[in-house]
Amino acid sequence: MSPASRTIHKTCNLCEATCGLLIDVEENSVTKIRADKDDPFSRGHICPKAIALKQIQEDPDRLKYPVRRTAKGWERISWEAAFREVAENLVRIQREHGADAVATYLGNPAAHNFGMVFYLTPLYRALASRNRYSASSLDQNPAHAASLLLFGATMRIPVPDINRTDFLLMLGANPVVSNGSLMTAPGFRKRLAEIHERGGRLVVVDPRRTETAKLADSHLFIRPGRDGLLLAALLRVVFSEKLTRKNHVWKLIDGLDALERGVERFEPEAVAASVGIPADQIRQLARDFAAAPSAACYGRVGVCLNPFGTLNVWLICALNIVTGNFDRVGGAMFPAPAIDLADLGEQLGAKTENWKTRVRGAPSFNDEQPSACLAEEMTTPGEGQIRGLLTLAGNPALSAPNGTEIDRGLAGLDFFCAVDFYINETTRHANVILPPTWSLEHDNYEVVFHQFAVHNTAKYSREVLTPARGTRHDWQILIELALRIFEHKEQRSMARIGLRALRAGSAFFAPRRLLDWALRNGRHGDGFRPWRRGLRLGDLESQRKGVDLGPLEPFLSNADPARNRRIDLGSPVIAQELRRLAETLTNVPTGQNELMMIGRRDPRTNNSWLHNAPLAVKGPNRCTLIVHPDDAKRLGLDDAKHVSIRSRIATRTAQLTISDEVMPGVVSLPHGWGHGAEGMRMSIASAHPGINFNDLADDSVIEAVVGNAVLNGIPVVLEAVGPE
Ligand SMILES: Nc1nc2c(c(=O)[nH]1)N[C@H]1C(S)=C(S)[C@@H](COP(=O)(O)OP(=O)(O)OC[C@H]3O[C@@H](n4cnc5c(=O)[nH]c(N)nc54)[C@H](O)[C@@H]3O)O[C@H]1N2
Ligand SMILES: Nc1nc2c(c(=O)[nH]1)N[C@H]1C(S)=C(S)[C@@H](COP(=O)(O)OP(=O)(O)OC[C@H]3O[C@@H](n4cnc5c(=O)[nH]c(N)nc54)[C@H](O)[C@@H]3O)O[C@H]1N2
Ligand code: SF4
Ligand SMILES: [Mo]
Repeated sequence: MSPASRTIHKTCNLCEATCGLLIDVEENSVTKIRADKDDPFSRGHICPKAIALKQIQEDPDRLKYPVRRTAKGWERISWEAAFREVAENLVRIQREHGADAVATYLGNPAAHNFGMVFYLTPLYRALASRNRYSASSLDQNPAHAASLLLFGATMRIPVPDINRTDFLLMLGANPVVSNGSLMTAPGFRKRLAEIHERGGRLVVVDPRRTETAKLADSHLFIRPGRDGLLLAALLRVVFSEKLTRKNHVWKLIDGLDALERGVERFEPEAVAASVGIPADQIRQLARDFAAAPSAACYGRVGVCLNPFGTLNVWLICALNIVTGNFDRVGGAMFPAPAIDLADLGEQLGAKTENWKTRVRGAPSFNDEQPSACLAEEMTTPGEGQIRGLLTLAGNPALSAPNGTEIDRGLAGLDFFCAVDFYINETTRHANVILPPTWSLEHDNYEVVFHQFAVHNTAKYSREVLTPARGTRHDWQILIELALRIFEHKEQRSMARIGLRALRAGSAFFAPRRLLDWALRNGRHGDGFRPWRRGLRLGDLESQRKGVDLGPLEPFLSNADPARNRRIDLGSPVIAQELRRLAETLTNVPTGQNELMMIGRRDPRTNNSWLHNAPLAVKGPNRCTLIVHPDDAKRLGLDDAKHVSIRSRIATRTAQLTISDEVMPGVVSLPHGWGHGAEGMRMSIASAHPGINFNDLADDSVIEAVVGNAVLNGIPVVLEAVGPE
């Protein structure tokens, strides 16, 4: 290696698996990316997407400097002009139409960026708008809601202890492809092989025989949206056959009787037709789960983007609890991260306020409105209409339901600023785009995903490449925006003073310092006591492969009163949802012109934004509709290459794949496609457009408790399309 060559330890921030990588650098460019076998968490796992870190870095379409949209196209402007224009316009709109007239939308990549996580609050404070949206209401909000109802904190989410379990029951998740979600677990395949070596089992419940289902010991097809019925029936069997098992958690439980009564009517025989699984198989599954030496039930996107999302996640937790599999080794457990966001929220006195959305009266949750309401809040005139927008690492035009209406809303805004480095389906409508540096150009600590990890570790990785002159990190953009908005509003506050100091070069509030503070203040930290040994940022910097903090441990047995909160299984919210669930018992398939469309992920994609990386589009078209052979035959699609898909709100045409990997009556289409809109600047993605799943997804249907979007189980009608 030449003197300019070096190898740097990095955590991949593309998905929740947070793999440890070794990146070789020559001068200021990446020559090689490989797995770090010594990373105590990912143990040498890597996936094909890791190479995208380099491809995005070198992507000529990636913006490095601010741009403004003009009649003649995009024009480069200075940071100073950009910040001025954004602050002036957003504050002007708020002065004219009230604070809520400017909305924010926060996308998924923000969660992988600790600088963004830390500096959102001052920006939100500066804007003081209740119109906050994020990808969370297109994703995991039901899990936060279930945790709030059961454990008193949105971030206190149990994860399956897959490293030690004897029985994993998985609903609506495909970790072989997704690499795990709300279960940070790189290398699921290997972990599954270890379950098998221990003599354990995996049962997958999914309307598609997924890559994960193919490796499972058994796979049960389920009709989309029916997991609540299945889970209630499993609980019913556990109660009626007296399969409950007590552990130390038992003394904290209230409302067990109410739960037992609540699930009474969901006998396996009563749910079987609606769920699509024979009653004897449901009964057997309950018995096997309860009899296993240890077991964990886990569900993800398939059970969350669903009309009963919160109920589903809650019932999953309840099943773990009543079978004695909660807070125990091999069951569902709380991780003990170095920075515990649930503890931190409590220490900082985080309070949320709940209200209803303006147009539809949908519930807000966690200080955010459901993203399924974003379109109508932009397009419905009246007081409080969204006229200004700030997107932060988000692409709602492809990610949120009713893409056509979102697009119309974006196009009609008075002013729109995007913090993003691509001109994509969403940001093409922006007036100003503020592009941040790319992942390889800044440091990383996965503050969110350590929270959900199946083994406790901590890892800080520094930047791999030196950012180009005059570029800015996300966190720097966020604080400058917050500061400018405070200044324009002539508002004085502690936050403004802190931001000023930070801008003036004070390292005191820099993300690294905040990270160090949070680490030292955390469970594994030194608590700022010089005589105590404990984790500090310095330790993480010197142990570049990461620090092993040990396996998951029971949490509730602790004497600490915060860990002895009561767990209420008789929640009135859940009782109401169970009554609503009972109404679906009679929803049994009849004639079958209508099919239910579900989503799918591909190993080389990442939601909507990786398709400009060559690796993501290599090979055959992935954006195809999978239809079961029986349905294809019945609908005369046997020889069709393309098929038109009609939902209640739109019709689109997709390439057809016929396969029995989906259950009859179900079709599958991936989300995140639908590129090539006029004015976007993503040449590779635009050459491989596909169609937008969410143009077909009905934004009028939402989950009842937190208003989560329903992006699975979309009723559709198919028709063959001639060869043009
Ligand atoms: N039909 C259907 N729809 C779905 C889903 C589904 O399963 N089916 N899944 C849902 C889920 S789980 C999610 S999480 C959402 C995702 O929804 P979004 O977060 O809205 O969408 P992404 O595709 O992740 O787009 C991320 C955006 O951030 C930009 N970006 C990437 N990295 C950075 C960065 O470091 N800084 C900044 N500032 N910008 C960055 C990208 O260019 C892109 O514009 O989609 C949801 N939508
Ligand atoms: N390669 C890749 N990896 C990713 C992403 C990506 O886009 N590509 N996105 C990342 C993000 S943001 C997230 S949130 C995670 C998601 O991680 P996962 O949830 O593990 O991934 P999905 O593929 O969405 O899995 C959802 C499964 O639910 C099934 N399903 C649909 N409807 C139902 C239903 O009603 N009931 C049941 N039981 N199952 C149903 C689908 O067939 C699918 O197999 O993945 C992350 N990782
Ligand atoms: S599994 Fe996720 S974190 Fe690991 S290399 Fe692939 S994209 Fe990166
Ligand atoms: Mo997600």
